[in-house]
This record gives sequence, C-alpha cells and structure tokens, in this order.
Amino acid sequence: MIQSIETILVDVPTIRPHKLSVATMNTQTLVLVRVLCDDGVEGWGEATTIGGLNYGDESPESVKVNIDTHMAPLLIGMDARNVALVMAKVRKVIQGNRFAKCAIETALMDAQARRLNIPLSELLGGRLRDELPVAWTLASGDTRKDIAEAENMLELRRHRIFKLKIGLRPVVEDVAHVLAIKKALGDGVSVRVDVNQAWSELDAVNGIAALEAGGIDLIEQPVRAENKAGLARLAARFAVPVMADEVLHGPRDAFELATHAGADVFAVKIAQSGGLTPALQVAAIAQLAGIDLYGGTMLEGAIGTAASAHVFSTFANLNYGTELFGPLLLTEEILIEPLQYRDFMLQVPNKPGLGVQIDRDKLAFMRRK
Ligand code: MUC
Ligand code: MG
Repeated sequence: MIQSIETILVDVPTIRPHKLSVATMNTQTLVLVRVLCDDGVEGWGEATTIGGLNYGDESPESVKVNIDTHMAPLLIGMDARNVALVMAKVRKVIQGNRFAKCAIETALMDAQARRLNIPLSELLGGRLRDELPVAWTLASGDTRKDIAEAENMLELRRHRIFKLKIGLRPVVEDVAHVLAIKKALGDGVSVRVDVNQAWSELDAVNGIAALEAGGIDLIEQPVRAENKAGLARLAARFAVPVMADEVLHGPRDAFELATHAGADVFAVKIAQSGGLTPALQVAAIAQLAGIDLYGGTMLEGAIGTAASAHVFSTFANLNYGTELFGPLLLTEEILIEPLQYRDFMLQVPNKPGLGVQIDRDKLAFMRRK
C-alpha cells in the first residue's frame, strides 16, 4: 500500500552559468519525490525542469503543490505493487502535469523493482546495453571558453559529442560561433546544435544551410514547437538530420510527427513524455516510423538521470546517443555513490530499482526549508 508521498525541492548551483535561448541557469532546482509503502519499501522519482517556467509549463513549485494537493491524496492507500493501475488512475483523473506524473511513475517503479530485486530496466522490458554515450552541452556563451571546456572533456574521456546552445544571437554570429568550435575540435568529434525554438523558418533555412555545409551533425528544434509544418519542411529540405524536442510531448505528438514525417530524430525525455511508459511508447512509434532516437534530458539530477538511463537502455535504436550529463552540471552530489561516467559513456546502474542511493543527511541539509 502507498503510505506517503513527499515532494522535496533542492536548489543546487551549477558549475558555470548555462546559457540557453530561453534562460540562463545559475542554479538548478531539483524536484524529488519519495514514495513510502507499508511494506517498508520506498521509491524515488524526479520532476526537475529548466528555468522555472522559461522552458516548460510546470515549475518546481507547481509540481510540488500539485503532487501534494491533488495527486498524493488520490494515491495514498492504493496497492503500490500495481503500478499500472495506479498510473491509469492518475492519467485518467489528472489533466496535464507530465513532469509530476513522470516523478510519481518513476518512484512507484523504483519501489516495485526494488521489491522484485531487479534493476528498473528489467521492469521496462529489459536492457539492450549497459552503457550509454553521453553528449556534453557547451553553453557558456563564449566561444573560447566553450572550446577549452570541450578540449578538457575530450582529455578526461568524458564526452566526445558536443551540443551547442544557440539562438540568442543573430544567425550569422551563431553560425560563426558553432563553426569555430567545430574547426577547433576536428573531424573525430560530433558537433550538434540546439536552437531551442529561437529561429523563424527563414532564419532556420539560412542557418541550417551554413551549419550543414560546415559539417554539423544534428539540428535540434530550430523553430517554435507550434510550427510543426515548418519543422517538417526543414526535415525534408536538408540532409542534416532535424531533431524534435520541445514539439514532442509524449506519444500523441510522436504519432502525429511520425505520420507527417515531422522530424528525422526524436529527443525522448521521460518528463516531457509524461512518464517512463509513455517514453517507451514514443520510442516504439519512432522505431516503427523509421525515426532515429536520442536520449534527452531536462537537466535532471541523479534520480531523473538514472531513470532516463534505464529507459534508454531498452531502446532498440539509439543512434544519436544521449545527453544524460545533468548531475555533472551541478556543484553538489546527492547520491552516496555518484553515477559512473567513463570512456565517454554513462554506466546504466545495475542494482535493484533505479540502482542509486540518496545521501539522506546531505538531502536533509540541502532541501529548501
Ligand atoms: C534541451 O532543450 O534539450 C538539454 C541539454 C541542455 O543543456 O539543455 C537541455 C534542454
Ligand atoms: Mg533541446
């Protein structure tokens, strides 16, 4: 039986300012959810977003209030072992709130997998890999700093895929910034861009043409999420793959994009999808439609990152790798044993459940009072 559901906000400074077209992050607010069951098993989930309400339509505070006020009372007393039934109820009764639903589903599945003594990936159909390639996002706002940061990551053997955040400056300046980094890093390194919706379709035509000519590997969400037809036109026009991110809010969007050849690649995010099972459905739709997959992040801490890793480990096709670097952007670790990054890969935890353990003392100290 579900005995209690607790939501915890934790404000953690980032290692440097992280500049996106929609926000500059100096701290990240982790939204953690702890589900306690009457058999003594507990599970953890995460509903972290980016920049308050700058990126998504749920803020850390709204997630907390909506779980505490509307979801927890609905779920307390239900059978914690029947995660599907609990989630069916949540999805029927609660509108929207994809991030909050994802955190609840993650916590319940973590608890159930711990109960069964299996890694979460095995509850999700089974992993196909034990490690995932991890991109790093260069977003200091300064070309020279970005190059130095990338060179350091290569030397540490932590990342060899780099995603550049652009869209704040005029297109020609952004293109010059990206191509300077590409030139400095050379051919062995994958350089990609994420425009976070900042371009008009005409900006995108000009920008993508120049980036494609310069050897950039992937163009993420160049135009507004609402402009689905425009995204499809760009995907059809260019050979360089165009990836859907903000436009993709779960299986229904995935189905529509797949039906209209709306993108070449899907950035799957567990929270944007509304949970772990909807994320699996997004991946299944992509696979059936011949769309490639990329494991995305909302810059979650270790809990959301581990949950995402378990989900992505089950994808048949993960041709573009992942960007599960969230914990590495933060100055503080909340796990007793951090997630393992080595040789350009994140190791998918293999202990029961999420396979990670919260440092309770640290959390008690760091949580928003
Ligand atoms: C996004 O739009 O993909 C992922 C990496 C990063 O730096 O920001 C996010 C969000
Ligand atoms: Mg993106």
